[in-house]
Amino acid sequence: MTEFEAESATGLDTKFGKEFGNDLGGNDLRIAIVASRFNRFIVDQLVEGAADALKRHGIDEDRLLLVWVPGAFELPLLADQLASSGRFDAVIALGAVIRGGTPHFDYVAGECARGLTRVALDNGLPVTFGVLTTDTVEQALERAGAGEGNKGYDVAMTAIEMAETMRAVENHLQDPRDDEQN
Ligand code: INI
Repeated sequence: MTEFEAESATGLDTKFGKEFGNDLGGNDLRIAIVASRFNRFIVDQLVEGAADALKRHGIDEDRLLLVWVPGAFELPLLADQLASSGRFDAVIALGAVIRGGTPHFDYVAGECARGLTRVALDNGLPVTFGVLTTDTVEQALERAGAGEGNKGYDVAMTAIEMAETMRAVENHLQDPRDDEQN
């Protein structure tokens, strides 16, 4: 076994010098949620799903912050404030944009997605996209149910995995010889 022999994160037979990903440790992560009040009866369920995932992974509530904004269009601005603070390992954005509810669906949903992508890249931080974009309320409710059928739950898991992966890669890039201790 070499110094850098990988533990496979994906189960592939192919050997790599080092492989990262699929790590869901994460109980010391600090995570911010930004959620939009528009269609709140749906977004509340996404927030509960996300909180459930974070709690199941042993993240204490004093490591979690929740911020509400009026609508999905406002999510990127707050996500940027939180991401640039340096106080969080990941930001989770939750919202619901429903086509039937707005003639400017494409603008709200599109700018929200574009803005959140930009926040992630500008800050080098995972920003996960838990914004439902559906044609109907029924479709949104289907994606905001209990357990893993809940988009909030799913994107919270993604936030944990991405934060862990970025941390592991960062440590490796700082000093590859330290990997054994990390
Ligand atoms: N915001 C949403 O989060 N979901 C929607 O479905 C929606 N509709 O239907 O218009 C919506 N609009 C508000 C928007 O996000 C902003 O809050 C508003 O335009 C003020 O900037």
